[in-house]
Amino acid sequence: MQKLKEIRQTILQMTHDANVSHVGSALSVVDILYTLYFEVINIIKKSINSNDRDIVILSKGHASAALYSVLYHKGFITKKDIESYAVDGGMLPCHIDKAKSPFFEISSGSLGHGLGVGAGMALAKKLDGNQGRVYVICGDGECNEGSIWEALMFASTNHLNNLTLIVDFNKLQGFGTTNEIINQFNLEERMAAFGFDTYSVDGHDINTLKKILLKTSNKPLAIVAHTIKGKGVSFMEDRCEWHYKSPNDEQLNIALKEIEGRY
Ligand SMILES: Cc1ncc(C[n+]2csc(CCOP(=O)(O)OP(=O)(O)O)c2C)c(N)n1
Repeated sequence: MQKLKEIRQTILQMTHDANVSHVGSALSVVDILYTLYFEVINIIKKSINSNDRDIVILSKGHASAALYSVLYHKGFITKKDIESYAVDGGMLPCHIDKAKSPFFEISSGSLGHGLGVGAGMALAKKLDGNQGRVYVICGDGECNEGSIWEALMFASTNHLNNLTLIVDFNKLQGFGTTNEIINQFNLEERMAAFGFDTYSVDGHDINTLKKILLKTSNKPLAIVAHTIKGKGVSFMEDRCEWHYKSPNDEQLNIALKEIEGRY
C-alpha cells in the first residue's frame, strides 16, 4: 500500500535525521494509526472544531513519530513541521505537546494517562449529547500502570460505550519483554473481566483492524492488537535495542529499500 510505505519511510527518515529513540515503538503502532485516520474516524480538516468528531489519543506518546507521519500524509500537518521533529523550538517535540496543534488531542509521553483522559472525554460527550467515539492507544508495557486499570473500571461503571481502547501488544517494552518485567497474563480476559467487550486482532492487518475498530456495543470496547515492535524493517523487528537506537545512514538506506519492496 503506497501510503503505508510512505508513512513508514517518513518515520525512518525523521528518527534518522533527529537521531532520537523509539523508532521500533512507532513502527509497531503505525498500522493502527493509519487505519484510524485513513479508514475509520470522521475527522476532516474543516471539522476539527466539531464537538461531534471522533478523537484519537496516542497515550504511548514516545511513539509520536508515527502520529506525526500519519498526520503529515493525511495533510493535517506540513513538511516543514516534519522537518522540525525533535528540533529545539520546533513544532514536533519527541513527546506530544497538545499546545502545538489542534490535531494533538493531549500531551502524552508520561505513560498511563491517556485512557483516563479519554474516558473523561467520552463521558463529556455523553453528558453533552455529542456524537463521535474516543479511541485511546496504549502500549502493553504502559498497562503496568495502575491508572490504566482505574480508568477501565471508571469506563465500565459509567457505561462508556463510545470509548475504544486499543493496546499495541508488541510484547516488548524498554528493558525487556513485557511478561518478564510485569506479566500481563491474558490481557483479553482481564479487560473483559473489567467490563469491556474485548477483541483480539493482528495489529498489522488493516482490513481486520478496520472491521473491529468500526464495531459498536453497549459496553466500552478493548482491542488487543498483537503487533511486532519495529514492524517492516527486518533488522529492527522484535529487537528491544530499537526502542533506543536511531538508524545511521547505512541502516536508513537498507531500511528504506526494504520498505519499498515490502509494502
Ligand atoms: C510514567 C512513565 N514511566 C516511565 C516512562 C519511560 N518509558 C518510556 S517508553 C517505556 C516503555 C513503554 O513500553 P510499551 O508501553 O510496551 O511501549 P512500546 O514502546 O513497547 O510500544 C517506558 C517505561 C514513561 N515515559 N512514563
